[in-house]
Amino acid sequence: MKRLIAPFLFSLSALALAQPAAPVKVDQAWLRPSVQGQATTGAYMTLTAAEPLTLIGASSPAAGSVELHQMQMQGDVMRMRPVDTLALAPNRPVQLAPGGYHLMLMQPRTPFRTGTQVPLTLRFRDAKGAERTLDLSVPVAISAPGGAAVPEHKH
Ligand SMILES: [Cu+2]
Repeated sequence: MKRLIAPFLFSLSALALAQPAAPVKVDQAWLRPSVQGQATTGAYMTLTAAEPLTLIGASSPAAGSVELHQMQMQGDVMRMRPVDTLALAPNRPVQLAPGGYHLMLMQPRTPFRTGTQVPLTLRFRDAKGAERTLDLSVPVAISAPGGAAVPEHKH
């Protein structure tokens, strides 16, 4: 019996230790393709949280780092700045889109080709201060799913 019980107990404790996935619905995710040597490219999506959450970061094995950015008009000029966090109120969709908030993949390890998928992990903090993550596979495309192509923004 011991041989059967031990693996069972192990799997139970592994389950108990596993982080619950962040309760966020992700719609219309896409990542702009990049060419060889391109330093950055943007990822866009709509996030709808089921409970109060704050997006605190992101990472991808396919990029050197991932930053949260915001594009804003300053006078006549569109400027981009890194932002540390993005608060998500329950059931209020927040759009990451060209011209607004976006995730910037820095130093792609290889060019992102249209039609492929890139793994992206989002990190959130919940109302209790606990960290929750969400693993995504984001399609590389020249436009939002079902949308028109959007001109690339320059940094
Ligand atoms: Cu950016």
